[in-house]
Amino acid sequence: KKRVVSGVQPTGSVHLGNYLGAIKNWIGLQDTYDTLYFIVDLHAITLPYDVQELSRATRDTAAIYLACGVDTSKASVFVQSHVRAHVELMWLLSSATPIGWLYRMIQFKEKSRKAGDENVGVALLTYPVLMASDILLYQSDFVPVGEDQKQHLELTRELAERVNYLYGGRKWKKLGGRGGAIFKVPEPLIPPTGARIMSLTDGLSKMSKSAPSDQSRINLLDPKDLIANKIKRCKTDAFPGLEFDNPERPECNNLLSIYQLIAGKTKEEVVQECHNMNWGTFKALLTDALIDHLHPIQVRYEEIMSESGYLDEVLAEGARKASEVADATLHNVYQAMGFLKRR
Ligand code: AQP
Repeated sequence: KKRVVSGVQPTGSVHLGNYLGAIKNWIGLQDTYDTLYFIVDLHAITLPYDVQELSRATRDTAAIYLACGVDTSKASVFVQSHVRAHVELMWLLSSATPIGWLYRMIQFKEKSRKAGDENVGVALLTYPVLMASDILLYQSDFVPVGEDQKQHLELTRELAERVNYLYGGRKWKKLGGRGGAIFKVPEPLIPPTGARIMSLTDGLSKMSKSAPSDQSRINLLDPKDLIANKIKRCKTDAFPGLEFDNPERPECNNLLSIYQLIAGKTKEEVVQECHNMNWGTFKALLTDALIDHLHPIQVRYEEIMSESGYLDEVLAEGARKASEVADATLHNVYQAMGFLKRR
């Protein structure tokens, strides 16, 4: 089976963007691929974070994966920091990463410009090397990526090729290794829906955990009344009727897209159903669809959290399975890079 890896950062509550853009697509992949879904807690400390909250958010995110339908009989679910090889490989990869490659990353430029040099940790720059390590450790074939992560995946691919060139092949064989490529070069997997969910208060920025206003997002665990309230207050416009793809109506496009994905309908069906609606009627429809869809996820989440020891058991087992693969890759990299073998 081909292998797929993906993860979400435990930096806040998991929202509809994370769900429709990532987690929901994972469910369809777990039958076809060997899947590893992790909670990327090491990435969550890249920017200033709440120490009191990290472990709670990590368990919450894991429980949400399971509640959304990630099946542990098919996928490995684990916490990134529980598999030590991630950090270890990152150091080895760092030595092969030209610093210019990292300065060119758009996310680094944007986030560091906002915060200013003195407030930016080195981790913001080296973040893509840890991401490369997350992927290359598992000899992954495919990585589901949204638009914002494409550049980081490209860097992962270049880094894999560079390490294969610098340390792989005959050189590695001479050191007693198996020779050939050290890393598989992963391909992007463009999600079937390609969803990019935008903020409820501004149709031009993406729905995000770090946006200061909670009104801008629907969190998967929001209670019914809060969902209803957020949809009631979300930004709309004064055009007649409802339509997709009008650049002057980003909010309208976003809300229709959310409805389409949540209700599991085609675009044409949504156009048919909604083009003559006013905002009041559509908002009621969207609210009901969201509540109906999220309710069973919330019930399962509560069940998972109330079953003592279950989640930690799943995460321990996931980390054990992941470590087997990760350690084998790490061993090869040490050997190919010429380190003295441990006895
Ligand atoms: N608005 C979105 N629409 C579609 N997909 C989204 N993702 C995030 N936001 C949207 C996808 O969710 C996965 C996990 O994201 P992440 O936790 O690694 O961090 P992120 O992409 O930076 O997401 P956030 O929620 O917006 O966090 P902050 O506010 O910390 O930046 C990824 O697959 C991502 O594409």
